Order: sequence, then C-alpha cells, then structure tokens
Amino acid sequence: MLIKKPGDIKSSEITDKKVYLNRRLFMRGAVLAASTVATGFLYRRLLAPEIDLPTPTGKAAPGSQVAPKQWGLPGEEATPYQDITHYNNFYEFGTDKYSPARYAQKLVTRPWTVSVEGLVNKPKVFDLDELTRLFTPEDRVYRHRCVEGWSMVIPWLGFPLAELLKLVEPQGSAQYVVFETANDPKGRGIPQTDALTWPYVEGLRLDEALNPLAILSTGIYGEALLPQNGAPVRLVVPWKYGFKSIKSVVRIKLVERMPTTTWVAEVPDVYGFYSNVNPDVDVLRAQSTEQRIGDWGRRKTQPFNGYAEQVAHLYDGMDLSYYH
Ligand SMILES: Nc1nc2c(c(=O)[nH]1)N[C@H]1C(S)=C(S)[C@@H](COP(=O)(O)O)O[C@H]1N2
Ligand SMILES: [Mo]
Repeated sequence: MLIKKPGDIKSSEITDKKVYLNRRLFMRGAVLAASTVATGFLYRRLLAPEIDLPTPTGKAAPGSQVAPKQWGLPGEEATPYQDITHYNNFYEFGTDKYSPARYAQKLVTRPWTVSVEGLVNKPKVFDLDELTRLFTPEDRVYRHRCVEGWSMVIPWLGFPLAELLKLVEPQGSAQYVVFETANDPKGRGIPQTDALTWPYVEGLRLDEALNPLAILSTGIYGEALLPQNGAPVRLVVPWKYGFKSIKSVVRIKLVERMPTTTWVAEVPDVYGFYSNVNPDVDVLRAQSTEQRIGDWGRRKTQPFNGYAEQVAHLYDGMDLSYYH
C-alpha cells in the first residue's frame, strides 16, 4: 500500500482554497487568542509611531475654561486615540494590525467623491465637502467588536446613513445596499496586495441601513478620520462584527438582491451576510467573550454588541441560534 507521509503532500493537494483559508484564519485566531492579553499591553511599546498624529482630543487645553468632553459610555471608557489609530484592520495596506498606521498614510483622500446609485430616483455623486455640508456630523460613541475577539469603544463623528439614502429616494424594488472601498492603486496609492479580492465590498439590507445607529463616519474624537481608520468616510454598523464597517467608501449602490460581500465570497462556510454580533454562536472561534483593548482579562460579549434594544426587531422571525 502506498501511504504518503504528511511531508510528501503539498497542502494544495489535500485542501482546496477554502479549507486552506479557513485553516489560515483559524491559526490567526489561535495566535491572537494566545497573545491578546500580552498584546493589549505590549503593542504600544512594540510600535514606535512613525507618523505625527494630531493631539488626542477630549481633554481641555491647559489653562482653558472649557470642561473636558466626556467620550465614554456609561461604565465604559473610550479607547485611547493612540490605540484606535494604531491597532487596525485595513487589508488593502497589509494584514497585520500595525501596517495600516504605517502604510495607509499613502492613501490619497482628496479630492474624494461618493457615488450613490442604483435603484434610486435621484442618483448623485457627492463631493466629500458637500456630504459634510448637507449632513452635519455628530459625536457617536459606539462599541466596536471584531470577529477576531477584540473590542474598543470608539467616539466616532458621523451622520446617519439614512439621511443620505432618503435624499436619493430609494425605489420600491431596492432591498439591499452595497458599499465599495476605493480600489485605485495608481491614483489613490492603495497597493494591490493579494490578501483579498479588491475592491472590498460590504452590504446591508435596506432596513438595516436605514436604522438610526448606522452611520457614515468622517471622524474620531472630533478629529477628521486618519487614513488607517478609513478616511475620508467609512461605514459604522456597531451591532455587527467589525468587518461590516467598510472603510474609505467611494460607491453606495441600491440593489434588489443580496450582494456577495468580500468575506462571504472569500470564506463562505465561515462568514454570513448578516454577521450580527452573537455571543452564542461561534464564528472562527468562540464569540462569547472579548478582549477590550487596553483592559485586563476578557469581558462578556453582548447580543448585537449591546444594541439589541435598537436593532433586534430587524431580525424578528429569524433563527438566531446559528450564524448568518
Ligand atoms: N476596506 C476595508 N474595510 C475594512 C477592513 C478592511 O480590511 N478593508 N477591515 C474591517 C475590519 S475586520 C475591522 S475590525 C474594521 C477595523 O476598523 P478600525 O481599524 O478603524 O478599528 O474595519 C473593517 N473595514
Ligand atoms: Mo474585524
């Protein structure tokens, strides 16, 4: 009998791409799980910032009469600006947490337009300045939960996505909203790595997109978004795993059918379109707890990331005991 030793078999012979990717993602999860506690404390020291950052805001200037702004949530402090801007996922610029802060500085964010198109009565290409003139960004402090098992509290600046969608007048047949990240290696300085298939695409059901919690963000801690966080404008859907909150958006399209989004296309047996935060269902790894960046130990993950009251009704009649 011919028995191949493991060493004789190339991984490409015994696994297809999906299984390989699953394993790669699982390994990444395992490494992360083993190192998160250390990571929460050490990464700041391991990473010497190479870029000048705006002074973190939220504190009154020395000698100023203005009271410092309170950015946290009840019982939860906002994650420091340094952490929010140096521990990132932005695969266009590399797959480790520190590459975005280094390499996304090359992202050309001006001029920038966002095209809102598809099944709408009034399609329109918005210049970024026009967007922020039409829709005044407000402070929104949200929990952010990555499917890798870490979380933050981020004081976003943004406006409801619903306001923009209402302006373009969705047609009756529109059921889903598709979002696309810029994909322009020459013009915008986004390298075409082989980490994923570009452009990064995400989507929401129209009623999810119209929920007042869903925002387009243009800033953090009252400062304009830095490239690593998805400048100049990105989606934020706080009740879903972080990968739904697509960065550096150039196109928003209303469509009839559920779109195939980046991570679902990449690893369909791991990720679902909805990807609502659910501590009871494992995705990639157990999702019942999370590491809040900067904290000791792990805390319990909440259903819908703590926003059940605002969004659970969107999923009435859906069996939430498995992953969608
Ligand atoms: N275009 C694009 N958007 C993206 C990603 C990405 O790789 N590319 N990563 C997602 C993931 S996995 C997370 S957790 C959040 C991270 O956002 P932050 O770095 O601003 O915290 O962005 C999401 N949006
Ligand atoms: Mo994520």
